[in-house]
Amino acid sequence: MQTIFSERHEGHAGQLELISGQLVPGFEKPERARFIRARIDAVGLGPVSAPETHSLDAARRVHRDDFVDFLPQAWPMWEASGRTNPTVPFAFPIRGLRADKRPTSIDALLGYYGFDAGVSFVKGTWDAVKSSYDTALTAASLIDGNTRSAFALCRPPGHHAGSAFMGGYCYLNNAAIVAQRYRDQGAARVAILDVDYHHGNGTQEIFYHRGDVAVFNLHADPNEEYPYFLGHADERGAGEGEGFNHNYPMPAGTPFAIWSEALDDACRKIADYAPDVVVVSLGVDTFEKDPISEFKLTTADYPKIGARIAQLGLPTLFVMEGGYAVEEIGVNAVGVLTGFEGA
Ligand code: Q9C
Ligand code: ZN
Repeated sequence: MQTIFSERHEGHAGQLELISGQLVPGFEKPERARFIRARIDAVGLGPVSAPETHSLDAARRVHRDDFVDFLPQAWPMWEASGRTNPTVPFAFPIRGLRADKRPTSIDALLGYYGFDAGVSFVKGTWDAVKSSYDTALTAASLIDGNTRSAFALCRPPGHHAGSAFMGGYCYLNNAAIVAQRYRDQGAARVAILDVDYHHGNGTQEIFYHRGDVAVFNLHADPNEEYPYFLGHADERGAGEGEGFNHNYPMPAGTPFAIWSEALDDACRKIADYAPDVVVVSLGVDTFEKDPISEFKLTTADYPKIGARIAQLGLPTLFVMEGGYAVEEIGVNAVGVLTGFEGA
């Protein structure tokens, strides 16, 4: 399997996040991508190449223009206001406040576009976000009649980012962007299978009213886990999209024996949907030793995930999302890919 990867993710480093009442170094750190990159070579997964540069047109197909325009401006505005430390959003236009008025100050804009404090900017953030976007689009273009799979080693991840918001370490929604790209290039139907521990709220929001991109999410129950405010089983899509959004919330402590039943059910529904292509939002924060997560998957389980997805027999693009046990992230993420190839 071919991988697309950009070293430019490295510039997104030293960002901060708010956990348990404290500002701490971000769990979403450069080592994550380094370990995955190293594991690809260690197992000989296949060639790794740098992405081509893309215009932001594909981002504008799923994200609002003013949001796409804001992302490259965040750091320059912050610096122009006399600060060079990492940004952290802190005020949000929730119920009773005006989300229809776009504020002017950078401090306000960070919370206007961010739904949580997990989207810190440093100097290299936008360049890394753009490289992650380029990586997803370049990998997407590898899949054609002959090449049936590819891996977009994206960093930062994307599935929490919605049409006009960022959050949860995510700025642009890479999986949603490539799904839309496949539609624009002639695919009749696209399925997104999100196996990250956290609900892909951004992906769900983007496609909630559409039947041409079906979204399947396996994740921790939002009653007890981030992102808390979306991801319940009764969210089934609306309008044209009714019946095309599928959530599988699961409790803390869920082992592979239970988790894999949800995967099986999702895969059967994907087969019925008969998409032209499957986009996998590949998070491995379901791992038993993940520092911020509560599922109990083991390293031996990840190849089985890949093998089950391969059983669909469909063109498949893997897009990297979460996973924070950095020492094991390479073995686990690449395990899914080798499991897919071996099936
Ligand atoms: N107590 C992704 O996996 N906050 N994002 C965690 C832990 C945010 C995860 C708090 C987690 C975001 C792409
Ligand atoms: Zn996650």
